[in-house]
Amino acid sequence: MTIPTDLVVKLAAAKSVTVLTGAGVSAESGVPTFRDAQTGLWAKYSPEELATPRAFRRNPRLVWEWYECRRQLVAKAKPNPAHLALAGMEPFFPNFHLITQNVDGLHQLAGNRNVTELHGNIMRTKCFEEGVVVAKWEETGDVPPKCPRCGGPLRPAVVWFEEAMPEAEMETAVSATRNCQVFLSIGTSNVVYPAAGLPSEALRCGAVVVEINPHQTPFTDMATYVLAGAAGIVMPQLLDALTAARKS
Ligand code: BV8
Repeated sequence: MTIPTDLVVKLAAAKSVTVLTGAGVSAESGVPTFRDAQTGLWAKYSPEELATPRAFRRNPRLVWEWYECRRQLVAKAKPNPAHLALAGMEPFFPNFHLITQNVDGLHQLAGNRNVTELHGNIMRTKCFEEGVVVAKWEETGDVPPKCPRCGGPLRPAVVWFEEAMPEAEMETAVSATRNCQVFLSIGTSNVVYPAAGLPSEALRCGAVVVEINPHQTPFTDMATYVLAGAAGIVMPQLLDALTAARKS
């Protein structure tokens, strides 16, 4: 993949860079994307049918066990070259914001410090009734386990479809989107809102917007630059080009 020279010049000159990542960044760490086919017990469901309050009310055990299965995958996952390149990129800029739709915590594990989790974190658990995070609970064999405070069912501390977005995180994301010179949209299908609206908002506010994805998305035709490749390949190359440009 050849990184356009004029993109490298603009990135090297930027003071504020904002990144939006989706499941495609974690694909090379072995964490399935939402577009990947579901397997096993959940093969007949789409994530949109499982990741909702309605699905949890209807079948809490099925939804809890789907998340348990994903938690076990995430617990074994390691940051891949895309995560590591993004961690290496952060110190180059006075203002670097990494907004992620992913719930796997791999950006923080890779070393990024300014990370905003728009959709929560699968390794955190909260009470379905009270909405408060619960760090530990008695294993009574109940599936899902019960909240030690109110006895209600526990659930993953992620944002489900048709649930309101976390206000503080959304404010941070929108502000970082509106106040950057370069916006990188990496490994997202750009179909889930309001996150999917951020690349267009960055464009509207005058940023150079780069899409990094081996496939087309609804945003591809609007992007200033499209680097059509795997994040694990493209991101290390982008970091190398930035490093060389800053040295010259
Ligand atoms: C909201 C956490 C309003 C959970 C996720 C009716 C009522 C209310 C809202 C709606 C409604 N109808 C529609 C909506 C809006 C809805 C929405 O957008 N629905 C979609 C399906 C149309 N949005 C919401 O509901 C949001 N809330 O709008 O609130 C509101 C206000 C008040 C009161 C109530 C409501 C909440 C959305 C959050 C959902 N939670 N995740 C969990 O993880 O289980 S979303 C989940 O899917 C991800 O977090 C991500 O955000 C999203 C999309 O996934 P991507 O990350 O893009 O991954 P995907 O698999 O799709 O694509 C992977 C991409 O990577 C592909 O393009 C592929 O080509 C690429 N790729 C693959 N390999 C690589 C690669 N790229 C680079 N390198 C590689 N190697």
